[in-house]
Amino acid sequence: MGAEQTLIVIKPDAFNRKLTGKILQRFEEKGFNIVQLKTYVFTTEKAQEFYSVHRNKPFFNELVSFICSGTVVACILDGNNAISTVRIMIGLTKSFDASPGTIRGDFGLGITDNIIHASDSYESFIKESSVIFS
Ligand code: 3AN
Repeated sequence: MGAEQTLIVIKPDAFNRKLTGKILQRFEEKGFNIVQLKTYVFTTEKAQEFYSVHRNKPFFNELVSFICSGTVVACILDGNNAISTVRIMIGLTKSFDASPGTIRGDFGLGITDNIIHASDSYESFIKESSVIFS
């Protein structure tokens, strides 16, 4: 596996709890490089675009409303096997099921408010990062 990039979004729950520094530190200590970083506030339109793969899910409106509810921190990380390694580091979607040692497992208990988003494929990375960084 060579170097690749992925996108993480630190969600409003984690930003409000001032967990941004701790979360970014984990990725830096693992060896990833931060190549882009910014605070960002989603509009409803941008959030609907960002989460468009979930538009038919029953939780879509809740998801859009939550991600628009406050400031997020978006970051593009670069390093070996970034997409799948970062997914392992964030843990399972339901924070209460996520293993200790993962970001969701250590910092959260929620599902919608599950601390952090990370792209799950190269296609998702391209699409999601273009919504925020274009
Ligand atoms: P992940 O973020 O682990 O990739 P996805 O892609 O299945 O999870 O879901 C995207 C987001 O939708 C999750 N981060 C979570 O905030 C929300 N979500 C997923 N499943 C549910 C659910 N059953 N109820 C409410 N929100 C959900």
